[in-house]
Amino acid sequence: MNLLPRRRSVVIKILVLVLVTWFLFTVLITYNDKVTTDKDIEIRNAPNKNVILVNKKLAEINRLAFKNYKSVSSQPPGVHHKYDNKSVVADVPGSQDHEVLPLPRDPVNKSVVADVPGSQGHEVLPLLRDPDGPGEMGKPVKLNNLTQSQQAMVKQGWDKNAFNQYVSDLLSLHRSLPDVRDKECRGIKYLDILPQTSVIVCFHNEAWSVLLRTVHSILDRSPQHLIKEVILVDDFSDQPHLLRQLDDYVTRLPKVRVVRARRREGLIRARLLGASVATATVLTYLDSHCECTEGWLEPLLDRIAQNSTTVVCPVIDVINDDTFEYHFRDSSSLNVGGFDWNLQFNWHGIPDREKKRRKHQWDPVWSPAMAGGLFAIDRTFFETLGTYDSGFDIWGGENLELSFKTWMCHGTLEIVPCSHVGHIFRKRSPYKWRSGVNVLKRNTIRLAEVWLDDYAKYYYQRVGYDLICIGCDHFDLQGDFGDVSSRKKLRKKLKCKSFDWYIKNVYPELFVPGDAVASGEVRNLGEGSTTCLDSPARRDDLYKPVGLYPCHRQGGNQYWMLSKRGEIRRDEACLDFAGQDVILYPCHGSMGNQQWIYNPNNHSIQHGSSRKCLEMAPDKQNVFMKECTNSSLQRWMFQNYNPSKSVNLFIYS
Ligand SMILES: *[C@@H]1O[C@H](CO)[C@@H](O)[C@H](O)[C@H]1NC(C)=O
Ligand SMILES: *[C@@H]1O[C@H](CO)[C@@H](O)[C@H](O)[C@H]1NC(C)=O
Ligand SMILES: *[C@@H]1O[C@H](CO)[C@@H](O)[C@H](O)[C@H]1NC(C)=O
Ligand SMILES: *[C@@H]1O[C@H](CO)[C@@H](O)[C@H](O)[C@H]1NC(C)=O
Ligand SMILES: *[C@@H]1O[C@H](CO)[C@@H](O)[C@H](O)[C@H]1NC(C)=O
Ligand SMILES: *[C@@H]1O[C@H](CO)[C@@H](O)[C@H](O)[C@H]1NC(C)=O
Ligand SMILES: [Mn+2]
Repeated sequence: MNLLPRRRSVVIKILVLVLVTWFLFTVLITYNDKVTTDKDIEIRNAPNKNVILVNKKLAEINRLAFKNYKSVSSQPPGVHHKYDNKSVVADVPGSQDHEVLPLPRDPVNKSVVADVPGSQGHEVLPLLRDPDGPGEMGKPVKLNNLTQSQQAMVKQGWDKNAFNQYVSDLLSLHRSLPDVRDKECRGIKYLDILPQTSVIVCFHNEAWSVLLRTVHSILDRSPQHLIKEVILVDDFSDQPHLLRQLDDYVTRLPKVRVVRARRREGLIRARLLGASVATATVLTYLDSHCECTEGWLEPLLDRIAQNSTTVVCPVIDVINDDTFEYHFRDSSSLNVGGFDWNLQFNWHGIPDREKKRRKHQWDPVWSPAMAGGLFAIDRTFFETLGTYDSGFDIWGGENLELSFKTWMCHGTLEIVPCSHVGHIFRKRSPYKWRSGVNVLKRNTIRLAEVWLDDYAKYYYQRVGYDLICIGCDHFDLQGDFGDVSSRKKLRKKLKCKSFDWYIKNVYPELFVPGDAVASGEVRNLGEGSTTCLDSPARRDDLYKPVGLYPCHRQGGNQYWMLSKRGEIRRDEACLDFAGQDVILYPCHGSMGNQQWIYNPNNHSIQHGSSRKCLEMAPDKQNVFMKECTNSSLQRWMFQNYNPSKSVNLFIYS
């Protein structure tokens, strides 16, 4: 009994080996002539032929950014020769010395497919895609009963990448995914003639299977005529599989080429490098750990074809970092991008005004900001906007810069619900950077100085002037963040709108501290009028009941702001009542449980949706919600209350 499965699998392996050899033989014979007479073979031996198509204008724009660096390719240069026949591509991860094998036409028996990563040396069978294989249709892969050495490999994969590389290596590079779009998307007719795109994927020490699955998902799920090229920008990786092995592999793929930075540049300059060699009219940026889904590209290109000042982002779905399960939801729960006064990007629900503007939930959504890694833009518009601020270093802030520019300089930023791309969200960055530079802060100061006008003060207040430059006003900071005069000039030349316009028209949901109706302590007028609302409100402090403490008049945990929309908030934390305790909850901007109506005449704080009143317990230990009464325990005093700012309250309620 015990021997049977083993023997059977041996038989099957032999059978497959024979088949494969036969295939190989046929293929070699069939392609021999073609391959050896292919002109590209000669080109392949010429130096750097894969980076000759540098766009002059962009190259000029980016000249400063690349002053010290030239795009180089490791040898041999990865010029592809055109098989243009997918069936000639084998997807064997780490198959440096494997022959090119055709994929079989017939479904393969599962038991042949099991190929354990790391088992190099014995199994030379190709990893063929099995429709029921691990991770197919985006299903999760759970590892069971691993041997000690396998467990060690799992750990190693996590350490290197901050995701489960071992699982990724088990999946086909061509794994199938469900059609995650709203069903209405499948019926939409896009423009007949769409512009071509260069897809630019920047990477640094990316795992082989994850990078190649990104590439294959682009090639497999895009109409061929819309992909001009796929440009892989290597930001100075040192892992061996990304050097010659990648060049060799890419040689077999149509339209794919590798461009290499000569030194570590960071994401921003790597993206600019990609742009400088791209030749299509539209640039599409993707991270190196993505999977494109069916129909992802057409709706993006369609928007740009209709108006080249539209910058578009796909919906970013989550590929689980452990199981590689593909998670998705329909467009009803879509989020748009925003930011807080730390100038940190965040997501929030689609505002009601935007829901009203659109006809359907699958229509493109205006988004105040983009997450940064995944978007498509008309290259001419990108050039007009001055691409990225080349004074930005490494990463961070560039997504907001492009977002502000797009909106303020007469464009539109959209998320397109019919376009879905999966992305592995890592919980930490696996990469090392030189230490001692606060890159993010430097970038965001440049961002604030160039684009935020008067609103920059909220950023500086938030991060603390002292942290930027001890003892100096922020206008004396030239040395710290470099020269921004050329960026300001560009803004002027383009006649871009003001940040005030942007806030009022594009992102009215953003809470502007200067608009607070009241700010300071919130004092209860019962039991001697000595008790104030008091809670820390950092991210870790959320979801807990709001507390009370003797008033101390020193701000801190007793500093609150009453917003126009009736939020009682500090930073991104809002007082929220959902029927139980009054807790601090991330502000969502849609009132409801977070709307509080302050009556300055009798000093009550009434809750918008429940109509109950905020009351202090007589022992001054906590607050709760009660039917509104005449009790002094329901009377509160907001410090610095300015009724002229609350005029809008009734419009909202
Ligand atoms: C690809 O190659 C296979 C043989 O390996 C051949 O049967 C098929 O017709 C080719 N497809 C194209 C589009 O050339
Ligand atoms: C695949 O192989 C397994 C065992 O090796 C066998 O039970 C099964 O019937 C085979 N399936 C097909 C479709 O041949
Ligand atoms: C793991 O191994 C144990 C015992 O060896 C067995 O009972 C169990 O079914 C296995 N689990 C899986 C998921 O294969
Ligand atoms: C493109 O969009 C911009 C911004 O919304 C708008 O001002 C412009 O008129 C549009 N152009 C065309 C040709 O529709
Ligand atoms: C509320 O209290 C005031 C005095 O504090 C009293 O004049 C008034 O009648 C009370 N109203 C109700 C409805 O109890
Ligand atoms: C204050 O006035 C509002 C409406 O005018 C009323 O609903 C509430 O009960 C009053 N609260 C107190 C404490 O008097
Ligand atoms: Mn990413």
